[in-house]
Amino acid sequence: MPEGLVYVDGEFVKPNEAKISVFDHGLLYGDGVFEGIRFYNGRIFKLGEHVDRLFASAEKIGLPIPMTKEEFATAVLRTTSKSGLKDGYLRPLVTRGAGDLGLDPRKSKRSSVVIICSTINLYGNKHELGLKAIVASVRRTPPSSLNPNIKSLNYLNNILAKSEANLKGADEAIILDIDGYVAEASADNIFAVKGGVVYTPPTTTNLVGITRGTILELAKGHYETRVERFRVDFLLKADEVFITGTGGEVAPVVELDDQKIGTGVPGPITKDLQKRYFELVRSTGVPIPPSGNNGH
Ligand code: PXG
Repeated sequence: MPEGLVYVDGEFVKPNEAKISVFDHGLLYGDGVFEGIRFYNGRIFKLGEHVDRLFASAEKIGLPIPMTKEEFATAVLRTTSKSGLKDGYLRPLVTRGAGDLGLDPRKSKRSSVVIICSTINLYGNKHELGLKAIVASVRRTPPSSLNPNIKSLNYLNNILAKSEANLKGADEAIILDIDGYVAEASADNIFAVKGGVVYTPPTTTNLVGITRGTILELAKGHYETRVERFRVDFLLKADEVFITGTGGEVAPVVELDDQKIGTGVPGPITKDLQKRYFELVRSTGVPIPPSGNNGH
């Protein structure tokens, strides 16, 4: 069982005791939204931005959250505090809640709020060595079918891409949009470096990643940045490629479809941004209150 603590509709429970109904429409239909947040050194990184994005996702699917943003942030802080963990991963989710069968959301009378506080390890030592990626054969669901900024509980498109990477012995999948431009990785945004310029696609077909925003900020004043569309051939000719996400942090991509990117090892600009990202996440964020002092 994973370590940590789970908040379920106002109760704090151990991970192996945390339960939701099999009639929850989050399970039955993927009707719900989530966030992935990290905390480092006793501080929750970008907590406010994640809570804002969770509420924005919920609003886009007409999902009521029975708490204010402030109450939600407090619940996240309390769960983390009570878990005793100083470094880890938070997975808040809001589901449509239990309701009769049938996908009509009105069948669920009350949303469920779950906040998992645990740990996550996505790429092991690959942050130093670099990842191998493939270009997935499945395309990203187009924005006309599903707004990519709804961080919903329905990740099958991304899971199919990730499974294809697994089958081919790669670590990650790069997903193209419906027009063949590079969109993102399975749960990360993507960057390319060429001639000292840092490129990333616009967020029309992918998630407005909080890590992506942080990297664009960190690059400012150090490197020229360009937000523009590009295709796979641009990645193959790039000097460096890396992906960014709360879970994956900043991870170099050194191989794509069995071809080396640049020199085949993590490049200097990726390493510089990675270093400054790790310094930032370890020194900023909302402090987790001491557990005796949080009203519980
Ligand atoms: N694209 C997609 C499709 C994502 O799901 C990102 C980009 C990066 O966004 P952030 O804001 O994290 O920089 C994501 C993020 C998990 C997990 O539990 C998933 C994400 C983040 C953290 C953990 O697998 N997705």
